Amino acid sequence: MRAEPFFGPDFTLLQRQDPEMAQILLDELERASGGLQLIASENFTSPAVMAALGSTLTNKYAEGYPGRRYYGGCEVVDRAERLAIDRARRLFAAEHANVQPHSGASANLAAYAALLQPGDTMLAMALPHGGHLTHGSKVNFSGRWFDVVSYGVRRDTEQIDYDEVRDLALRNQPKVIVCGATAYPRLIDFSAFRGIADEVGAWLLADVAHTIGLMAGGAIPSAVPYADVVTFTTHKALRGPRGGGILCTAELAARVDRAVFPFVQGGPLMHAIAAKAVAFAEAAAPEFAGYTQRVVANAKALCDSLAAEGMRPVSGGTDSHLALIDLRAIEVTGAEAEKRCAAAGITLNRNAIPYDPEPASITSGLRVGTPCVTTQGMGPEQLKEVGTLVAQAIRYPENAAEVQERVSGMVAIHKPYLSEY
Ligand code: DSN
Repeated sequence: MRAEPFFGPDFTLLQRQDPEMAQILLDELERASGGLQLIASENFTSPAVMAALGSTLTNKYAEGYPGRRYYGGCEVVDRAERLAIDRARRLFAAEHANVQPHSGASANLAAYAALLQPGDTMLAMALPHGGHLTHGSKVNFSGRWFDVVSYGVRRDTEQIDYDEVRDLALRNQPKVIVCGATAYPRLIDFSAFRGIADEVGAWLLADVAHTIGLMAGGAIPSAVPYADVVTFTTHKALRGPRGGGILCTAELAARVDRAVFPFVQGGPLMHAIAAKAVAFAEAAAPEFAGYTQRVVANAKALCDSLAAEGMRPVSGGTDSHLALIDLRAIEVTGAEAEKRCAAAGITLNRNAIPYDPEPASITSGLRVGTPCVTTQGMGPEQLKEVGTLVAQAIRYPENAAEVQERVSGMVAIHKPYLSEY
């Protein structure tokens, strides 16, 4: 067990003082390192990010912004936040960055607060077609507070229909158009969205929580040149701490900052902001570009392998870090497949596919992603094997122990946490 690099030098102190919680942390380490982690929105942060997270900056109240705080003693944390802002702006070539949002959902809440009033119309991708709860789902604040018009994917191509988006925009005159998704394997045409937004005089908000890391490494085109506001998370392919952020034009900077604080958040999490700064620096290193290209190549290899096993990739493939798999041909639901994979040491999530006949709690699909296994050093050859293991776990649940043994063999030689990459 390689505990030290992940919990820092004081882990033994926690073990002495609170063995019950220390054991939970060790158990999670064992769970994560003992199996294959294919959740598309997860990753393994570096020890340097962990060190910043587990630092004294967690102690400091710093409501406000650098140089404009409502507490004394902020001169040191100001340096951390300025560094994070500068690094984010440089990494993404953005005019303005706000690094305080606690999560992607908080970033979206603040972005809407900056651009919309309750009752205003927004146009966004429907959750069952790959969008996100905060893109206007009825069970979320966004669906309650705004007049939401949803677009989806075409039945035949399972890809965004830009003509439909344009028609809906012309008919409904939204104040904000949201693009970005959580279960859409294809590239999003930000230039097309920009054109539609301009045609109807709407703000364009790109929620690139899933793909910001790939954009940072240059593996896919960036949304920043096209969108007025870009919201993102730092813990997915970007490989930073759990958290969110917002990039925007200089024109919207003050509105976005006021929307984050004091409108939707209070004190920023300064330890998380420090860790975000570390992650931005890591993502600016030349090696990170190679990492993001490998993430995409691995997702294609996994997708091809699953397709060869009779598990159909929605939209026919992937251009990103994730694949969405339609299980109907093998007559297993997403919920059952998720359970069977878990029994074999493979962690992934069930996911609605477009036009899914099953309810969201069951689904007909699976979502798989490659940020974690790529951080572990796996390449396309291994991902081909991973696809075979997933297929076997789903098709032959009676052989779960045998599959799990092969999974253990793979992860034993591909360590989940790296001190360098
Ligand atoms: N929960 C994230 C995901 O798994 O895609 C999105 O918020």
